[in-house]
Amino acid sequence: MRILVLGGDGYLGWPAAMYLSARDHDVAVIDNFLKRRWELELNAQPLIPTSTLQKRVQVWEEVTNHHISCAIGDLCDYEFVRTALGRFRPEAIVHFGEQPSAPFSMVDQRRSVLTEVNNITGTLNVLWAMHEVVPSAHLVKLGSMGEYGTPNIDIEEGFIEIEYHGRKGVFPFPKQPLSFYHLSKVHDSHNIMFACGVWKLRSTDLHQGIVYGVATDETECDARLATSFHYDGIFGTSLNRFCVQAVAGVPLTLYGSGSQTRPFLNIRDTLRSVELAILNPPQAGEYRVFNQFTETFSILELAETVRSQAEKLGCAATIEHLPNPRVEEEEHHYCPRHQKLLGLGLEPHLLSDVLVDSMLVAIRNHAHRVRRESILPRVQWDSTPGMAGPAIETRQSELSAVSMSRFSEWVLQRDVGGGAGMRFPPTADGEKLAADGLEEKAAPKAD
Ligand code: USQ
Repeated sequence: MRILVLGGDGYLGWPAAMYLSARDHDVAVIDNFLKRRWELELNAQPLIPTSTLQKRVQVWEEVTNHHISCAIGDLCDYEFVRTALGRFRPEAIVHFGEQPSAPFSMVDQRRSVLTEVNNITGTLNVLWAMHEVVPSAHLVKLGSMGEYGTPNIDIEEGFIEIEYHGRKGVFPFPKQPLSFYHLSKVHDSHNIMFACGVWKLRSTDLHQGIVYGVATDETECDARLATSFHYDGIFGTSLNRFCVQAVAGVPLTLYGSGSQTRPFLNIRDTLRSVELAILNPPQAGEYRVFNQFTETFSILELAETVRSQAEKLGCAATIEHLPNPRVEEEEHHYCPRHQKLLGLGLEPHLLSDVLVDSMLVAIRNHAHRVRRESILPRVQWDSTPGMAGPAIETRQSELSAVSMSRFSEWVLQRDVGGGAGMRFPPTADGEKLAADGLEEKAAPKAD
């Protein structure tokens, strides 16, 4: 199948591209390296050195003989998106191409607007381009379990039947998200559902829980294929952070009491879930939601698990209850359903001690790269304007000379000393980008 992965440079996008390519799909990836720019701005570098997307695509081909096409461009640039979809003619589009962090969206006014404009515009452009050029393609969109928040009733998979004044109807499950980032996913969900209704597009909205894990079968093929793994207070998520903290010998940063309960899944289960959604597409016009997680834990339980495993490996980890920087309930009901992916055959990798153990061991190999100063939370949900600013370290001066349109080239120069021999198209011309990076495919027969 021809599968286009949006956000193919990221923590999940890159492993997903390799996973699908390894299973003989014809895979293309798109990214614009915006997240790499934000990492520099906020001084939040990934734990494991991650070479450029072009370099990793090259290594993947060297190691496996599988080809992944690659184009650099912005999903907010409609001409680029339409041209790329028209050239590659994907049968499935896996959409990871969004700003992925709740804390980032709460830093300040600029970043919350940036998050919502970037995420909502990009997705809307993808929907319009599908409508125009590949209406029978299947959009597999990465949404979030955080769209639901923590309601005092059980959470259904996307929809709930409500009886009111003697009449019944099925409605999207109420959304009470906890950050501007999660709100951007809610707005996406509404746009996608509407587009499926009016244009007869088909989409699976994967309401994903918190993903943990450093490695997949494909990243383990070669050290140069590693994925971008964060542990800092902005892009790192709880379990990944706790594992790094334990290895680095700093207290585990538990926010508040830690009684808040969240849904989790292993990175390998993310990849399999995406594959299952692709292999079992919805009908034209259908918008469906899968709750994509395998287990729920209180954050305190997680911290305790990491601490005890770390102790077995000789790391003396401690847990510190920090004042909660977020505005969230800590004592709450939490019972979300997640039957649909299990029904399609997902076999979860549960968070047994062995998994935590293997994460800790993998992280230990990179312990010398942990920057302790980026571990504490730096974003306060209810800070007054101007308060968040000074706490956020930036490298604006280094970046100010680099315009966004040339940023991709700048990353390439900086990281691998130039683009010799790599397909690295110029940035401004959408037509040329797609032509250089994405091979033209024959249009599939209309449905
Ligand atoms: N937390 C801590 N200590 C930390 C980091 C987080 O106690 O060092 C707590 C937070 O207060 C929160 C919980 O852990 O209650 C989860 O936080 P997180 O940073 O692991 O995850 P979050 O920012 O809520 O969002 C993440 C992903 C997002 C995904 C979402 C699923 O960033 O992409 O959509 O998980 S869900 O949890 O359902 O919102």
